[in-house]
Amino acid sequence: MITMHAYPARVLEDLKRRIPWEAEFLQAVEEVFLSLSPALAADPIYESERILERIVEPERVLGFRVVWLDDRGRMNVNRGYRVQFNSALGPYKGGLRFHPSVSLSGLKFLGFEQTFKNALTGISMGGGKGGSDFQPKGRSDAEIMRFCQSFMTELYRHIGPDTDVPAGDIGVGGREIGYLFGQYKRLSNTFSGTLTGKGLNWGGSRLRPEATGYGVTYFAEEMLKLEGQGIAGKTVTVSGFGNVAWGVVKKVTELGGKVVTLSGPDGFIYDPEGVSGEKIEYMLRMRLSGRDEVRPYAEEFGVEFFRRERPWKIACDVAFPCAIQNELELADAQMLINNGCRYVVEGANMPTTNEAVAALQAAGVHFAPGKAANAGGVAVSGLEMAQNREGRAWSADKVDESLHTIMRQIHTICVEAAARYGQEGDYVVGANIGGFMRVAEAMIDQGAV
Ligand code: NDP
Ligand code: 2IT
Repeated sequence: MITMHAYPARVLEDLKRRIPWEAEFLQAVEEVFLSLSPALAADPIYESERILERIVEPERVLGFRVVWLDDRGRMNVNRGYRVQFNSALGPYKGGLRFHPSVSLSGLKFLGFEQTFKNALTGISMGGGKGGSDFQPKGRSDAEIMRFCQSFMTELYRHIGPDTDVPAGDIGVGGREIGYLFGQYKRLSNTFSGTLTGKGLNWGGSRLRPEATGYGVTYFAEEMLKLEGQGIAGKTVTVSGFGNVAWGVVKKVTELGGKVVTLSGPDGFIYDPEGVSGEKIEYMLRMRLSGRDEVRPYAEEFGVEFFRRERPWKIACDVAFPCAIQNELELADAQMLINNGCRYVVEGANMPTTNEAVAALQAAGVHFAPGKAANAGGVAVSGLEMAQNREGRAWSADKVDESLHTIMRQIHTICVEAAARYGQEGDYVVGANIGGFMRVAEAMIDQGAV
């Protein structure tokens, strides 16, 4: 059990006093600070350089009004944001989220996590995140386009291929990236790699849609390998039914595992035969339908639907939370433990609460945090930037091989960093220390900026 060192404890207390309302951001900082404690105790340079005080302050926070006309010609107003968190390792890089729950606190937590995640990939990318409280559900294509164009009309002046490169996240997929890119191109009068997740015939990378879920599965496979096992033959529960969940289902199935749940805000489905074949394609249709529900799957394939419940009560060997933050709480962790789950691998960003992580680890469940396990998405975004600079598209095999190598390297970084500080097998400590070291060293080298 780690206890928090005096230096991070003091910086955290100060943050809590100054921004007590930023609950999600404070939750993310607390998790990182706790696991950095052994590294901070071992070397006073981080304190004398005031790295923690600096690393919790975003370099720049942009907030703006987004006005757009709906199909009935009425004015609508949303809030847009971009948090440019840290550029020590490269241009700001991270997704855009369109969801009614989007707030500055939520985007600060995501930008903070992104900074360490991007560092773990080994690609030159800083950390950022943005988005809007816009609700895309139920909106027509034309409304989505008008919203994206209005959003980009402000954002374009703050981004660029060497400055800040946004991508997708919840509620932002290929269609939205297309509209955002079109407006960026028009306003900047440049055709550049300023966004990732682009269409294949206009600068996108092969496998970017699959990358996050494939990477999560590769990471899980590395964890299992340490115990002489693999995904093959394992029963797997997944939450969410979006981009990340889809990639996990595809790869787990391909490797011979069986995914038995999917979830949405309306509840979860339990498919004991496994989500495979045409059912995986059906996930895409469900997502594109614009309905906020996973229930249609139960009707289509005649399986059970559990209204307003989470999938964590279903017995499994491996659980992949892939929907949204704080969707796996202490009581859920307890159910997973009692039902014999051995691995929890985060596809979403911070889906597991700090209390639930502690309970899982205390029970000997192998737990991988999102900033390590889901880094494959942004890693392939980094490869998309490299392809754009080269002006050439790589084959799917080349992208997949690079993704696989990067996920193996991140796994090794986590295992070695944890062991170096006497915390063998603790992926949270390994990921946080591994990512932090790269960012902190670059900040020290670059001086008082
Ligand atoms: P999508 O918009 O494709 O999917 C999000 C999914 O979660 C949807 O199925 C959504 O349903 C569902 N969902 C939303 N709220 C809840 C809830 N309360 N309970 C259950 N399900 C819910 O987003 P992504 O798949 O891209 O993102 C999922 C997670 O993965 C996020 O945490 C994101 O930050 C993270 N991530 C994404 C990456 C990417 O490359 N896209 C990379 C790394 C991490 P609905 O839309 O109906 O609300
Ligand atoms: O959370 C994430 O890592 C993403 N949404 C992907 C970010 C990116 O820039 O590809």
